[in-house]
Amino acid sequence: AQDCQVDNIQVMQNFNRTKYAGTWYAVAKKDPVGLFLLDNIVAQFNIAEDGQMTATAEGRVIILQQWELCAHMFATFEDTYDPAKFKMKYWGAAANLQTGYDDHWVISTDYDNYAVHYACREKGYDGTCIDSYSFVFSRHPTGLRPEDQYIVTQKKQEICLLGKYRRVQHNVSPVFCSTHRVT
Ligand code: AZE
Repeated sequence: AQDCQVDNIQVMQNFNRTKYAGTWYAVAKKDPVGLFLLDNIVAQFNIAEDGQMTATAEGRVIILQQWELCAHMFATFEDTYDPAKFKMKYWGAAANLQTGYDDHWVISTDYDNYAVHYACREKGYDGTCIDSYSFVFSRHPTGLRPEDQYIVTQKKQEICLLGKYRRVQHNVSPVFCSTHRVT
């Protein structure tokens, strides 16, 4: 059982950002309030020589109710007291895309196959999250390996989001963003 207090959420122990670097495919997501990435979401994390983490992300979005495009996003991460908890500053390559400053918590990862990410945008008076988003990432665009599903389900439950995810589609050959990239 868990109390769903944001401050009590357990994150990845001894998080190693170097092993986390590289390409991750979103295979499931829980949406926040408002505009969000729809599908074909691929993130690429990079660690600079000084240890600074940055990322790029792509995904299909629909803006202004009708314009479908591939959002190309950039992010820089600020460290906190916990090595698995970051503050993420992000912005779009196109000026009309979103900018923001969100939490970026790594809840669990084995670095080679799966990762569970969490961000709470707004905490309520009772300490639970009232506007969160979360990604389940895989190193494989085809999805999670069956052997990773149990731990991912367990982690979804621990962050009080079990049953709130949708699968993220990756259009095969070619993926949406390789044909609809806007720079
Ligand atoms: C994330 C991985 C690390 C880099 C970034 C991520 C989040 C991106 C968004 C983008 C939203 C874009 C919208 C455009 C109209 C966590 C996937 C930047 C939240 C809504």
